[in-house]
Amino acid sequence: MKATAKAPANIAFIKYWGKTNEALRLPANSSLSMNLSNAFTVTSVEFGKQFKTDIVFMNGKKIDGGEALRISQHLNKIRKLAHMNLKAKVETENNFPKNAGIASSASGFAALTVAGSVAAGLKLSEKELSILARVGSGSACRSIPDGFVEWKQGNSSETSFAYSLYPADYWDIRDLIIVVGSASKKVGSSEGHALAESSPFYVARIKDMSQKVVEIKKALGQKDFTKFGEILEAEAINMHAVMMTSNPPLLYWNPMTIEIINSVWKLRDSGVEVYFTIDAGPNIHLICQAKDMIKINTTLKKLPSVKFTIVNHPCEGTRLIS
Ligand code: 2P0
Repeated sequence: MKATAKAPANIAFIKYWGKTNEALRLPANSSLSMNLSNAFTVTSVEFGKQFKTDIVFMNGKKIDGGEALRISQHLNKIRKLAHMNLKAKVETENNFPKNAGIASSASGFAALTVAGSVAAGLKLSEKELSILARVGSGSACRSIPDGFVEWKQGNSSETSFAYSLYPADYWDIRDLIIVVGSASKKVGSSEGHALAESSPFYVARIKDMSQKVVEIKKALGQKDFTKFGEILEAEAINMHAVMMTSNPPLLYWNPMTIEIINSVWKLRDSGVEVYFTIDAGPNIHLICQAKDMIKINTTLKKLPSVKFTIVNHPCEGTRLIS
């Protein structure tokens, strides 16, 4: 009763920020993302009579408290589906440095869902896996299918899941993660989602989301990189405007974030097509075409505020590896 799965993190071009149902993690809007080839989690789950409680090892260290509890609660859902009560040993590792400030809940819960369900003897479809991963962490549902992915908002647990729009080799674009900081967040994503509604801009944001999804899908369908980039950059700024105007305000950017934004705009002015997006942290994702990646990476790495960069191309979703 042991299985191991590998799951990629994903970067959202249209973001998930705000829920209509906290417990089920139903989102206030549909979102759209790409799986990241070089930011992933490998997780093994073993159920057995020898385990008196669930035990969790993260990057080789036994963990307790909040994170371990959330993993255990996710295993409870899997145990319920499989009609069994065995406790488990979970070993999970991220390939990116632990303190890089790169969110690991998407890859983490996607890998846990696939490894856990297979170890428990369940045979779930991709849709069922996406739904189960979503309940663990919303963005995790997007790490299950391949390549370029849409998470349909839906109006119930059964109708809110992610599916692949295009496979990984559909479009040769890159996500260059620029790591500028690694301090752990004062306000985590789950708590942040709950604050979204307190922003006076939230209603306006949600009103436009369906149209934005239509437009970015059109740009993706036509491989119109300029349109695609313009939409995703404006969308990131829009989400952060909601964060900054929440009560209390959430400011995930730091001075280095602004410095990178200005560098992106300068590069664009000089004719290099690159756009940025930012999640719930100070690090920036630069989206560009493969042909421009080396030039952009070389330019950015020269900035003193850049600790390191991670180059990603679109990749497949979550896979069982043993
Ligand atoms: C996203 N983020 O679409 C957005 C953009 C962060 C900013 O999804 O509470 O960790 O576990 O469902 O998935 C982060 O939120 O939140 C997130 P929970 P999650 O990628």
